[in-house]
Amino acid sequence: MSEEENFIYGTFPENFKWCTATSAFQIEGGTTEDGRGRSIWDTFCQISGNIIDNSTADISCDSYHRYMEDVSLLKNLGVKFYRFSISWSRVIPEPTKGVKVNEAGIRYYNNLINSLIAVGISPIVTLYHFDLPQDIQDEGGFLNEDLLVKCFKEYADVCFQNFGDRVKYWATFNEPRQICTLGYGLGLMAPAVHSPKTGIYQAAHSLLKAHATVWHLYNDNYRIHQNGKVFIVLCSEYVMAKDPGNDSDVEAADLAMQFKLGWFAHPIYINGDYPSAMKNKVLLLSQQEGLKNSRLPEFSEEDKKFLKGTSDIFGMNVYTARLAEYQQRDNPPLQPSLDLDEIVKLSVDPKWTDCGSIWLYIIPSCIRKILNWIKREYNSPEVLLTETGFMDKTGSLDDEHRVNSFKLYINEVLKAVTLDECNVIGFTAWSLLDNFEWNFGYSEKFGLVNVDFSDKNRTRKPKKSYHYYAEIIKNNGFLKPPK
Ligand code: GBH
Repeated sequence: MSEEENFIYGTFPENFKWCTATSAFQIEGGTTEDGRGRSIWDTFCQISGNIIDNSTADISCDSYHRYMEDVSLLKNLGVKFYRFSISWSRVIPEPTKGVKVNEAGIRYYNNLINSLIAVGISPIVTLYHFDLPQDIQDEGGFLNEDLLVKCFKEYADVCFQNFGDRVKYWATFNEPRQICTLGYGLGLMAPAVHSPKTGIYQAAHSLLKAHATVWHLYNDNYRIHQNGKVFIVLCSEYVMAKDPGNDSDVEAADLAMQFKLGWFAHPIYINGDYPSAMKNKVLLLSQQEGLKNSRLPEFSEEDKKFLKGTSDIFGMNVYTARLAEYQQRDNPPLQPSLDLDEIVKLSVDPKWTDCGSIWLYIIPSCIRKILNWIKREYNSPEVLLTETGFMDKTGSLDDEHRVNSFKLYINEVLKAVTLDECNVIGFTAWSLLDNFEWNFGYSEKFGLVNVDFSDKNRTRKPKKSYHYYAEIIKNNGFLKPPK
């Protein structure tokens, strides 16, 4: 049966949170204005060859100056929530030199937050969406645990103090897995550290501690007055067995999920420690490499207590899926690769459509499946879907493929909520705007709204998908067409 035939009508629970999202580096521009410090992405963009079209985010959507246009687009879209991120470097330009707050940065985010609230939109604020201040990186970045934890805590404290009276949803890190694998493992994204055997795990270890430190900071000092929620935004492909009838593939898929999602979710939502399947596997591989200790760092008993339970909701970005089977490792021996110590070979079904992206295949059922996996594995937490989106290369206003993809993915969320009783509290469309798409520069567009990057006014034009999403929001789901 095709996805279309499976379509169900119905509405979401009352107060379901409809949201759209952006991130600071991807939309703000104004990278040298008003005392903003440098981030690792400013540095990364400077090196020729890193960004496909050799572009930078120096102006991008120019939201640093045009945020009121964004706010009015959000208002007309009908979302009651907007997820954006704060540029750490705008708020504290050089964190290693002490907490010297840049008032212009505070003013910018106050203006944005106040403008949102004035039109009935609640901010969901991500503290870290890939843009580490360069001076922290100069001293090791995520590989310098003490420094990262200290500076991230100081930064969060400034944000809670200045904005926490109005911001009730705080995400600490966006996509830790991507930060660690691409930033400190393969070195394909900023800060481009190539350390696939150890750096990758050390970065994750520091990140988890920094996250938990900030959750405790809020819990101890702010929660009683500000009454908000602090959480982390995880991401994973939904990995399923290549052949569902083959036990070995089923096991491989589960192991991959533990490495991708469990790596961060297990410590936070289960017991303060990495999944045992992951610990066993990395230890075994380390021993085979002649090492005495596992390359996966260990948490002390105290760390585990500190980490466990440090997310008030489960933030999840869902885009796509993969098929899993075990690799034959005997001959030749496996080298660490993108999926590193998983020993799992991932592939895609030739029938899946890829909309021109090297990683994003359109597989609507993946979102319902991953929601069910989260429900089973982590005891039915409240899940906030923090990103789902679709790219094309044209930015065309007539984006029928995006309309159709959102329709099918959101319908799978509806099934997860109404048929499977998954505890989903909201959905977020990535992204409000076409923007600076990291390594892909401006060559890939994810926006509900087209931005003309050749026009100095960065004119914004809603696409068909914007109007379609507005309709879903208005109806709170899918109404049966009249007979
Ligand atoms: C999201 O990550 C990001 O949070 C968001 O900032 C971004 O705009 C959005 O994706 C769209 O890309 O180049 O083959 O190594 C989604 C998950 C995982 C997608 C890593 C890109 C890298 C693919 N990401 N992946 S590759």
